Amino acid sequence: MNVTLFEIFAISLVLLVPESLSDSLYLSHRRCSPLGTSVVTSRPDGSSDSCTCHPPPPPTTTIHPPAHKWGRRHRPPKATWKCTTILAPTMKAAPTATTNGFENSLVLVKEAKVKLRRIGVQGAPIQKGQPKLGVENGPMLIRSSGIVEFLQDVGHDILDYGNIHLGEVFNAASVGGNVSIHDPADVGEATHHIYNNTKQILEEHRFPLTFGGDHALAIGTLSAMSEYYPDLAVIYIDAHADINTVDTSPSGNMHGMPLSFVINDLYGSNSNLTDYFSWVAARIPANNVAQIALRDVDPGETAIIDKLGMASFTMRDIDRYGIRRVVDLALDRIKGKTRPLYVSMDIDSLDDMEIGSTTGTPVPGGLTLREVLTMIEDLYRSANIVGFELAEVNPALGSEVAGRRVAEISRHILSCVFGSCYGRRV
Ligand SMILES: [Mn+2]
Repeated sequence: MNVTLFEIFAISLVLLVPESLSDSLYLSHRRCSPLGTSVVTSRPDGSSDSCTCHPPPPPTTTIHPPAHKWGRRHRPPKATWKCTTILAPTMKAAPTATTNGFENSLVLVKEAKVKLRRIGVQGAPIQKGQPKLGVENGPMLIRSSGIVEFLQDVGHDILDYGNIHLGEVFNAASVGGNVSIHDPADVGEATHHIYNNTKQILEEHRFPLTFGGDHALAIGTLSAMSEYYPDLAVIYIDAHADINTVDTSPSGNMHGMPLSFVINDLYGSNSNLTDYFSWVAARIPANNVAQIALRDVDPGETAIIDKLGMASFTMRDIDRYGIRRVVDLALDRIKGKTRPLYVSMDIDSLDDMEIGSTTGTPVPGGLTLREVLTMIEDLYRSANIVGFELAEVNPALGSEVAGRRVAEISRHILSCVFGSCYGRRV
């Protein structure tokens, strides 16, 4: 057989071209000698790997790729000393933040500088969104934890705007729907004031930090936040879905309705309350809102959530995936890692064992304090939080001891919001 020099050259080239590395797993078996030598192989993407010669694994543990994956140069290993490396060529080593092998270790945290911010604190002592008295003193209890002074000591530029004056409307009105909605005029006026105050804080280039008050306050804060940040994403941490409309609300309490006012997919569903909420513009797409810690959802709310395909994570999801994975999934669903993120947190998202019934609608089986702190720290590290609120703290419910504990819990949570989970870092 006549073979030209050119053909020999061409055949050699084919033999030298490495196998396709597009498969997720790529097994390279190379004969090597002498024993113990390191073999370095360059890969097409510029990276390289090395391995040390070793005896062939026992037959029972040998990994054999499918026959079609064997190239010309690669034959099933013979019973001889080989250099065997399992490569994952499509996965480059990610630059992981590790110190002494521990991701996010305290050593690393010590090195990390806290991002100092301009913060505007406001108390939203609204109570008419639900029937229990005392929640209007929530801002006072949260402030008593010393959180404002702490954040100041850390170095944040923090200004306390005090408690918002919520107006003086007392003519409780009933409107249509399956039940009467309680006090819509009061809630409408109060949330309008909360909206205006939040807007002012934003216009003064500060991070709105709101202490509630019942959760109806979110009608005001979310309206202002979504007006200032048109692509706002929202993480809503709550035992309840708070997305009832006039037609679905079983209780008529407006603290269970704020999301139905501000989600634009639900625009018009509370149209018979327009007299009191004409100032609200529903700007937030349902796709931009994720709910976490759900465990007490009304049937009408389930229907809304299903219809809108919302990113709603129940306690069952947290059991299954763990809180860190849930936070990651939630942020991915709402593109919360690339958008300004608002976090609305109801203290009843925590397990009732943690907060000792210091809230109007406690539900057992909720988040532990540890899960909450992990969640907030992950949100701080993965997203750009532009505003935060803590609602439904009611010092009149629960014991005095529980009240002190919930104040301390609030201080821990709010420290984490600003990157100080481990105490002061400046
Ligand atoms: Mn709530």
